[in-house]
Amino acid sequence: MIPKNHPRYNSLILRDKIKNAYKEGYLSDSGMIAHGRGETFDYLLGEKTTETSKIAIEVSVAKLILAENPVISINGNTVALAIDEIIQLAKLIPAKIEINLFYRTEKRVDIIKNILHKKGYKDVLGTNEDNLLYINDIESPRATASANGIYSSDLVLVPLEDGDRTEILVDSGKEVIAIDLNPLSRTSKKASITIVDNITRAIPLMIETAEKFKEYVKERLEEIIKDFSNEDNLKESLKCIDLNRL
Ligand code: PTJ
Repeated sequence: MIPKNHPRYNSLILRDKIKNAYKEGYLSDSGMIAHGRGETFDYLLGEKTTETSKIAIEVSVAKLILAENPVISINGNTVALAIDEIIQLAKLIPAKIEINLFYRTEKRVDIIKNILHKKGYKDVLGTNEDNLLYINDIESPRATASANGIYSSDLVLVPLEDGDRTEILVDSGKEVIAIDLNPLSRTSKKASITIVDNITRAIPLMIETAEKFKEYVKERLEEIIKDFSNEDNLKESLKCIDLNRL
Protein backbone atom coordinates (compact mmCIF):
# COMPACT_ATOMS: atom_id res chain seq x y z
CA MET A 1 0.00 0.00 0.00
CA ILE A 2 1.56 3.31 -1.09
CA PRO A 3 0.90 6.13 1.42
CA LYS A 4 -0.92 9.08 -0.24
CA ASN A 5 1.54 11.58 1.25
CA HIS A 6 4.55 9.90 -0.36
CA PRO A 7 6.39 12.57 -2.40
CA ARG A 8 6.51 10.20 -5.41
CA TYR A 9 2.94 8.90 -4.93
CA ASN A 10 1.77 9.34 -8.56
CA SER A 11 4.89 7.81 -9.99
CA LEU A 12 4.68 4.81 -7.65
CA ILE A 13 1.01 4.26 -8.54
CA LEU A 14 1.92 4.13 -12.23
CA ARG A 15 4.73 1.65 -11.50
CA ASP A 16 2.23 -0.49 -9.63
CA LYS A 17 -0.14 -0.49 -12.62
CA ILE A 18 2.73 -1.51 -14.91
CA LYS A 19 3.84 -4.29 -12.54
CA ASN A 20 0.29 -5.63 -12.16
CA ALA A 21 -0.26 -5.62 -15.92
CA TYR A 22 2.90 -7.66 -16.33
CA LYS A 23 1.71 -10.13 -13.69
CA GLU A 24 -1.68 -10.35 -15.43
CA GLY A 25 0.19 -11.37 -18.59
CA TYR A 26 -0.69 -8.59 -21.03
CA LEU A 27 2.26 -6.21 -20.60
CA SER A 28 5.47 -7.28 -22.34
CA ASP A 29 8.68 -7.53 -20.31
CA SER A 30 10.09 -4.79 -22.53
CA GLY A 31 7.07 -2.72 -21.56
CA MET A 32 8.61 -2.30 -18.11
CA ILE A 33 11.85 -1.05 -19.63
CA ALA A 34 9.91 1.32 -21.90
CA HIS A 35 8.10 2.66 -18.83
CA GLY A 36 11.43 3.35 -17.11
CA ARG A 37 12.66 5.27 -20.11
CA GLY A 38 9.45 7.27 -20.13
CA GLU A 39 9.82 8.05 -16.40
CA THR A 40 13.26 9.51 -17.04
CA PHE A 41 12.05 11.90 -19.69
CA ASP A 42 9.02 12.80 -17.60
CA TYR A 43 11.34 13.74 -14.74
CA LEU A 44 13.38 15.95 -17.05
CA LEU A 45 10.23 17.62 -18.39
CA GLY A 46 9.09 18.44 -14.84
CA GLU A 47 6.25 15.86 -14.84
CA LYS A 48 3.77 18.34 -16.30
CA THR A 49 2.12 19.03 -19.64
CA THR A 50 4.17 21.78 -21.24
CA GLU A 51 2.66 24.68 -23.23
CA THR A 52 4.34 23.12 -26.29
CA SER A 53 2.55 19.80 -25.72
CA LYS A 54 -0.74 21.63 -25.23
CA ILE A 55 -0.39 22.99 -28.79
CA ALA A 56 0.30 19.46 -30.12
CA ILE A 57 -2.75 18.20 -28.22
CA GLU A 58 -5.02 20.86 -29.73
CA VAL A 59 -3.79 20.14 -33.26
CA SER A 60 -4.17 16.37 -32.69
CA VAL A 61 -7.73 16.66 -31.45
CA ALA A 62 -8.70 18.93 -34.35
CA LYS A 63 -7.21 16.37 -36.77
CA LEU A 64 -8.97 13.47 -35.07
CA ILE A 65 -12.35 15.20 -35.32
CA LEU A 66 -11.80 16.01 -39.01
CA ALA A 67 -10.45 12.56 -39.97
CA GLU A 68 -12.51 10.13 -42.10
CA ASN A 69 -11.56 6.92 -40.27
CA PRO A 70 -9.48 7.69 -37.16
CA VAL A 71 -8.13 4.75 -35.16
CA ILE A 72 -6.54 4.60 -31.70
CA SER A 73 -3.90 1.90 -31.54
CA ILE A 74 -3.46 0.27 -28.13
CA ASN A 75 -0.67 -1.88 -26.67
CA GLY A 76 0.18 -3.34 -23.27
CA ASN A 77 1.45 -0.11 -21.70
CA THR A 78 -1.49 1.93 -22.97
CA VAL A 79 -4.01 -0.51 -21.54
CA ALA A 80 -2.18 -0.63 -18.19
CA LEU A 81 -2.05 3.15 -17.81
CA ALA A 82 -5.03 4.69 -19.56
CA ILE A 83 -7.63 2.27 -20.97
CA ASP A 84 -10.69 3.93 -19.39
CA GLU A 85 -9.67 7.30 -20.79
CA ILE A 86 -8.87 5.79 -24.21
CA ILE A 87 -12.38 4.33 -24.41
CA GLN A 88 -13.85 7.69 -23.40
CA LEU A 89 -11.83 9.53 -26.07
CA ALA A 90 -12.71 6.96 -28.75
CA LYS A 91 -16.43 7.37 -28.07
CA LEU A 92 -16.19 11.15 -28.07
CA ILE A 93 -14.27 11.63 -31.35
CA PRO A 94 -15.64 8.99 -32.50
CA ALA A 95 -12.64 6.76 -33.33
CA LYS A 96 -12.10 3.00 -33.51
CA ILE A 97 -9.82 1.13 -31.10
CA GLU A 98 -7.38 -1.46 -32.44
CA ILE A 99 -5.06 -3.78 -30.48
CA ASN A 100 -1.63 -3.57 -32.00
CA LEU A 101 1.24 -5.22 -30.22
CA PHE A 102 4.93 -4.91 -30.98
CA TYR A 103 5.52 -8.25 -29.22
CA ARG A 104 2.28 -9.82 -30.45
CA THR A 105 1.16 -13.11 -28.93
CA GLU A 106 -2.35 -14.56 -29.16
CA LYS A 107 -2.47 -14.80 -25.38
CA ARG A 108 -1.71 -11.11 -24.80
CA VAL A 109 -4.22 -10.07 -27.49
CA ASP A 110 -6.95 -12.19 -25.86
CA ILE A 111 -6.30 -10.78 -22.38
CA ILE A 112 -6.49 -7.21 -23.70
CA LYS A 113 -9.65 -7.98 -25.72
CA ASN A 114 -11.29 -9.40 -22.59
CA ILE A 115 -10.33 -6.33 -20.53
CA LEU A 116 -12.14 -4.14 -23.07
CA HIS A 117 -15.13 -6.49 -23.25
CA LYS A 118 -15.46 -6.43 -19.44
CA LYS A 119 -15.56 -2.65 -19.63
CA GLY A 120 -18.48 -2.92 -22.06
CA TYR A 121 -16.42 -2.05 -25.16
CA LYS A 122 -17.10 -4.86 -27.66
CA ASP A 123 -16.01 -3.31 -30.98
CA VAL A 124 -12.27 -3.67 -30.45
CA LEU A 125 -10.31 -4.40 -33.65
CA GLY A 126 -7.02 -6.24 -34.17
CA THR A 127 -8.13 -9.32 -32.21
CA ASN A 128 -7.09 -12.86 -33.13
CA GLU A 129 -10.46 -13.33 -34.88
CA ASP A 130 -10.14 -10.12 -36.94
CA ASN A 131 -9.28 -9.90 -40.62
CA LEU A 132 -5.64 -8.78 -40.41
CA LEU A 133 -3.82 -7.58 -43.53
CA TYR A 134 -0.26 -6.42 -44.19
CA ILE A 135 0.27 -2.70 -44.81
CA ASN A 136 2.06 -2.10 -48.15
CA ASP A 137 2.43 -5.91 -48.44
CA ILE A 138 5.23 -5.84 -45.84
CA GLU A 139 5.01 -9.33 -44.38
CA SER A 140 6.22 -8.41 -40.94
CA PRO A 141 4.28 -8.55 -37.65
CA ARG A 142 5.01 -4.79 -37.44
CA ALA A 143 2.86 -4.24 -40.54
CA THR A 144 -0.31 -6.10 -39.57
CA ALA A 145 -3.49 -4.08 -39.42
CA SER A 146 -7.21 -4.69 -39.25
CA ALA A 147 -8.98 -4.30 -42.61
CA ASN A 148 -11.64 -2.02 -41.09
CA GLY A 149 -9.23 -0.25 -38.76
CA ILE A 150 -5.63 0.84 -39.20
CA TYR A 151 -5.37 -0.72 -42.70
CA SER A 152 -8.02 1.59 -44.14
CA SER A 153 -7.63 4.52 -41.75
CA ASP A 154 -6.35 7.97 -42.67
CA LEU A 155 -5.21 8.90 -39.16
CA VAL A 156 -3.81 6.71 -36.39
CA LEU A 157 -3.15 7.73 -32.80
CA VAL A 158 -0.25 5.65 -31.49
CA PRO A 159 0.64 6.06 -27.84
CA LEU A 160 4.10 4.61 -26.99
CA GLU A 161 4.85 3.28 -30.44
CA ASP A 162 8.11 1.92 -31.82
CA GLY A 163 9.95 3.63 -34.68
CA ASP A 164 9.60 0.83 -37.27
CA ARG A 165 5.87 0.77 -37.10
CA THR A 166 5.47 4.54 -37.17
CA GLU A 167 7.63 4.57 -40.28
CA ILE A 168 5.49 1.88 -41.96
CA LEU A 169 2.31 3.82 -41.16
CA VAL A 170 3.68 7.13 -42.42
CA ASP A 171 5.15 5.52 -45.56
CA SER A 172 1.75 4.05 -46.36
CA GLY A 173 0.32 7.57 -46.53
CA LYS A 174 -1.37 7.72 -43.14
CA GLU A 175 -1.09 10.57 -40.71
CA VAL A 176 0.26 9.50 -37.35
CA ILE A 177 -0.19 11.14 -33.96
CA ALA A 178 2.34 9.82 -31.44
CA ILE A 179 2.33 10.24 -27.68
CA ASP A 180 5.94 9.85 -26.60
CA LEU A 181 7.82 11.39 -23.67
CA ASN A 182 11.08 11.14 -25.60
CA PRO A 183 11.25 14.02 -28.10
CA LEU A 184 14.35 12.44 -29.66
CA SER A 185 12.88 9.02 -30.42
CA ARG A 186 12.51 7.79 -33.99
CA THR A 187 8.75 7.65 -33.44
CA SER A 188 8.65 11.29 -32.33
CA LYS A 189 10.60 12.41 -35.37
CA LYS A 190 8.70 10.24 -37.88
CA ALA A 191 5.16 11.05 -36.67
CA SER A 192 3.04 13.78 -38.25
CA ILE A 193 2.27 15.17 -34.78
CA THR A 194 4.04 14.19 -31.57
CA ILE A 195 2.60 14.90 -28.16
CA VAL A 196 5.60 14.93 -25.83
CA ASP A 197 3.74 14.13 -22.65
CA ASN A 198 2.83 11.27 -20.35
CA ILE A 199 -0.11 9.31 -21.72
CA THR A 200 -1.73 9.58 -18.27
CA ARG A 201 -1.90 13.38 -18.62
CA ALA A 202 -2.24 13.65 -22.41
CA ILE A 203 -5.38 11.53 -22.88
CA PRO A 204 -7.48 13.33 -20.18
CA LEU A 205 -6.49 16.67 -21.72
CA MET A 206 -7.41 15.35 -25.17
CA ILE A 207 -10.86 14.42 -23.80
CA GLU A 208 -11.33 17.92 -22.34
CA THR A 209 -10.19 19.47 -25.63
CA ALA A 210 -12.42 17.19 -27.73
CA GLU A 211 -15.47 18.16 -25.65
CA LYS A 212 -14.77 21.81 -26.54
CA PHE A 213 -13.73 21.28 -30.18
CA LYS A 214 -16.75 19.13 -31.02
CA GLU A 215 -18.75 22.38 -31.06
CA TYR A 216 -16.41 24.05 -33.58
CA VAL A 217 -17.13 24.33 -37.31
CA LYS A 218 -14.75 22.67 -39.78
CA GLU A 219 -13.06 25.97 -40.77
CA ARG A 220 -12.19 26.75 -37.16
CA LEU A 221 -10.59 23.30 -36.72
CA GLU A 222 -8.64 23.74 -39.95
CA GLU A 223 -7.36 27.07 -38.65
CA ILE A 224 -5.99 25.33 -35.52
CA ILE A 225 -4.10 22.78 -37.63
CA LYS A 226 -2.85 25.16 -40.32
CA ASP A 227 0.56 26.33 -39.16
CA PHE A 228 1.69 23.32 -37.12
CA SER A 229 5.20 21.98 -37.70
CA ASN A 230 6.14 18.80 -35.83
CA GLU A 231 9.84 19.55 -36.20
CA ASP A 232 9.49 23.00 -34.63
CA ASN A 233 7.25 21.65 -31.88
CA LEU A 234 9.81 18.94 -31.03
CA LYS A 235 12.58 21.54 -30.87
CA GLU A 236 10.47 23.54 -28.42
CA SER A 237 9.84 20.38 -26.36
CA LEU A 238 13.57 19.81 -26.08
CA LYS A 239 13.98 23.35 -24.77
CA CYS A 240 11.53 22.44 -21.97
CA ILE A 241 14.14 20.04 -20.58
CA ASP A 242 15.92 22.29 -18.14
CA LEU A 243 19.02 20.52 -16.93
CA ASN A 244 19.83 23.36 -14.55
CA ARG A 245 16.59 22.93 -12.60
CA LEU A 246 17.44 21.92 -9.03
O1 PTJ B 1 2.74 -3.97 -25.77
P1 PTJ B 1 3.67 -4.04 -26.95
O2 PTJ B 1 4.09 -5.44 -27.28
O3 PTJ B 1 3.11 -3.36 -28.18
O4 PTJ B 1 5.03 -3.26 -26.57
C1 PTJ B 1 4.95 -1.90 -26.18
C2 PTJ B 1 6.36 -1.26 -26.05
C3 PTJ B 1 6.17 0.11 -25.42
C4 PTJ B 1 7.21 -2.14 -25.15
C5 PTJ B 1 7.00 -1.18 -27.47
O5 PTJ B 1 6.18 -0.42 -28.33
C6 PTJ B 1 8.38 -0.57 -27.40
O6 PTJ B 1 9.40 -1.26 -27.29
O7 PTJ B 1 8.41 0.76 -27.45
P2 PTJ B 1 9.78 1.63 -27.29
O8 PTJ B 1 10.55 1.57 -28.58
O9 PTJ B 1 10.46 1.29 -26.02
O10 PTJ B 1 9.20 3.07 -27.18
C7 PTJ B 1 8.34 3.46 -26.15
C8 PTJ B 1 8.42 4.98 -26.02
O11 PTJ B 1 7.37 5.37 -25.13
C9 PTJ B 1 9.74 5.49 -25.42
O12 PTJ B 1 10.24 6.54 -26.21
C10 PTJ B 1 9.33 6.02 -24.02
O13 PTJ B 1 10.06 7.16 -23.66
C11 PTJ B 1 7.88 6.35 -24.22
N1 PTJ B 1 7.06 6.23 -22.99
C12 PTJ B 1 7.19 5.35 -21.98
N2 PTJ B 1 6.25 5.52 -21.05
C13 PTJ B 1 5.46 6.54 -21.49
C14 PTJ B 1 5.97 6.99 -22.75
N3 PTJ B 1 5.40 7.98 -23.43
C15 PTJ B 1 4.28 8.54 -22.90
N4 PTJ B 1 3.74 8.16 -21.71
C16 PTJ B 1 4.28 7.16 -20.99
N5 PTJ B 1 3.74 6.80 -19.82
